[in-house]
Amino acid sequence: MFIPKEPGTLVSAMEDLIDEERDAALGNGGLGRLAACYVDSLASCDLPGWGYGLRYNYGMFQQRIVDGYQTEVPDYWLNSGNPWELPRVDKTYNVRFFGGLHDEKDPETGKVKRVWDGGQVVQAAAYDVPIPGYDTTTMGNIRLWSSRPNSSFDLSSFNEGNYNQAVEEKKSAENITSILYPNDNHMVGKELRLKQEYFLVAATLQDIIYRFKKGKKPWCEFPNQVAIQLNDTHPTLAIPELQRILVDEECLEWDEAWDIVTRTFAFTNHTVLPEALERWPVDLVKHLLPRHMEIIYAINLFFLQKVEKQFPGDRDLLVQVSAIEEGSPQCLRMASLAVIGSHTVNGVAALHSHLIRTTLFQHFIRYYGEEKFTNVTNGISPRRWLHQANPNLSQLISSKLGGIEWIKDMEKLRALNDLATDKEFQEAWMDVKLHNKMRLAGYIKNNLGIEVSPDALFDIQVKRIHEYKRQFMNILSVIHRYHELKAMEPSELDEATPRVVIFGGKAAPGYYIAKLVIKLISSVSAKVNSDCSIKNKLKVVFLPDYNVSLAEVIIPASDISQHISTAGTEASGTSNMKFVLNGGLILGTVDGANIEIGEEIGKDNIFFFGVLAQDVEDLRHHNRMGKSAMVSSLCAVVQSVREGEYGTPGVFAPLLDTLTIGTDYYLVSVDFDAYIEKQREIEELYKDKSCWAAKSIRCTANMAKFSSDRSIREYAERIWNIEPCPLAATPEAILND
Ligand code: NTF
Repeated sequence: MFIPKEPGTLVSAMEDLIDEERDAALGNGGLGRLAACYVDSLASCDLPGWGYGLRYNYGMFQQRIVDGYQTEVPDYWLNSGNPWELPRVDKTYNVRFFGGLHDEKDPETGKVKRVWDGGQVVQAAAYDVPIPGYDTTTMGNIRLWSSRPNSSFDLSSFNEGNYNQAVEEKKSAENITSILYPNDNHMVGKELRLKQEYFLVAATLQDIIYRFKKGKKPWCEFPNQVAIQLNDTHPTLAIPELQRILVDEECLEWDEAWDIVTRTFAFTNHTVLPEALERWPVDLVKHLLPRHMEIIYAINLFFLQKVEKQFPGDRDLLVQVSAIEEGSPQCLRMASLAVIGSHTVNGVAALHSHLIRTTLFQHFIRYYGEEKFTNVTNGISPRRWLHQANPNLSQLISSKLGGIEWIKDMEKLRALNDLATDKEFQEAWMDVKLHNKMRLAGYIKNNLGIEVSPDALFDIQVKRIHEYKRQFMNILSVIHRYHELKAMEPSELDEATPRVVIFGGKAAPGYYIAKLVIKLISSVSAKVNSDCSIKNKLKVVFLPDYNVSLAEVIIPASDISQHISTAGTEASGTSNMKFVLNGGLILGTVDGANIEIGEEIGKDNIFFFGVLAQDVEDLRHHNRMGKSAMVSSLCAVVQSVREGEYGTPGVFAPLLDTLTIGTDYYLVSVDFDAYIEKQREIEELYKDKSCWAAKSIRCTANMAKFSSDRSIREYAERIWNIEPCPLAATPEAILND
């Protein structure tokens, strides 16, 4: 399977082979990576659960930086094969799109039923990626579907005249799982994307039902045997699909079927950003999935009738909770359908769950009450994000705790608190950090030719580039710091804490403003890094092609990481947890899981700044009214960019214009002074090595809550009603399923 880079070269070490392994980059950012940690935890906690997804031929694009700009290169990750997958020739299902509807009378019962036929039928073929649990025989599984022409498709049977059409049909089938849409927290309303969503759902439900039927139990037992968690709204079509199968194919009565559906599904919401909420034009859904649209209309009608009964005459409430948004075009609100078809809805951090209760789903609460809405704070796998990514720290911890039990029970890490002020331990701890920083410095030198000192404060922001995550605010603060350093007397400059500011992350290819942010970072990097007058007190690095493999090198090397989204916009964040688990301190806003991290590790060990979520709407309103002026610290920075300090004036105008009064939707100006003040505080504190080391140790010591084992057990106990069963989920079980 392994193909050497140069013909004739041999693999000299296992490490070389490991370096050749490609990331299965089948998701965009935190959403997919969270699911990966959850499958790891399911297996490690002996819980009988699987992940389902699509086997894209082209995953997330590779990012190259050319002349400071992002360019995208297709990621054909399967080029050299994928040794971790098992093609399951025996597991294929047909999936229909388009087609027509008619009524048919059952000759025996006389019952009329709806028949969906014709259209395009493609085949879903399963590929299994077994996920071994840690220290258990339990094996998890990720079943990925690949699309291909269905079995009745036979090229040779086509005569010359139909050849072109035959090839087109083959291409159309293969297209479905060809490419991942590279948008994070942003919906694209393309037919192919909707096809992908239904393809996943249709194949997965057939697979689940096949397994259920082997047990020969009645349908009413289905919700006791099966729990399906919708990972955001992308698989929401599973709700009408299960209803369709039960009513049209299994001939259950509507109400009985709906009871089964709503006891089977639960829904996790992962964002409140309006542009990320899926809204599909009804006409598009109707064209692609005519029967599903009928069923959705019926689900919605019956639901609205119940609401009307409880709140007679409350038209506004009906408008708010309807799964159909009237307008042109009429749209299907996927989040509403997901709420209506699920027994439980959860957010992914305490603040986020509070926000969905009080904003996004506030109207549903009036009807359902509070109980249906809950919180499960996200988590990360200690196996990957400490033990694998940071082997030296893992070893140091195990040597002090007298074993590696912490890897399955992060509560055990709390014992490190007693060592936080132990000088010897502090030194060993900071030695590991230094080693990790040297590794990253080496990577930067080798790949970018930029020299950075591992003694400098490593200040890192790596995540998808998005306005709400405010990498723009970060780079503006870097310019501010650069100006300060340039204005310093030599003696003052000597005292300044040297800092390396590291950025990484991909912008969606069509996200113009995000791409300009990358260009600005690159331009600032070029200017600052070559300015000898500031005596290496500031370096700026943009690391291209941020992905999971690179994250494993970057995260263990941070002194500070930044999670600075406008309050209320980041549902949770999970890289914040990864950095802190590796003894990195956080500079962050009072947002997402930052808040709970602060509660766990203590307010003294985290640097919070900025406005609170509850004040954001008022501040935005204030902005729109043109009532607030840009703070002077920011004005000076913006002016320098406008005047061409970082390249041709005009290049950054559209980016800078997002800050002008009346806009600044993400409140950069409002938070800017508090932000630079916190950075100053951090630079001062970093001079006290012992105090810093104690904080770093306390970070790792108090992260138990953020183990994905804890999250997944909450889902198991509170939502799925399942228990560990070590013997049920063995490798044989996967092959037999
Ligand atoms: C993301 N949501 C959120 O933006 C992150 O804050 C969160 O950590 C992850 O989910 C995992 O919960 C999405 O990607 C999506 F799809 F909802 F927009």
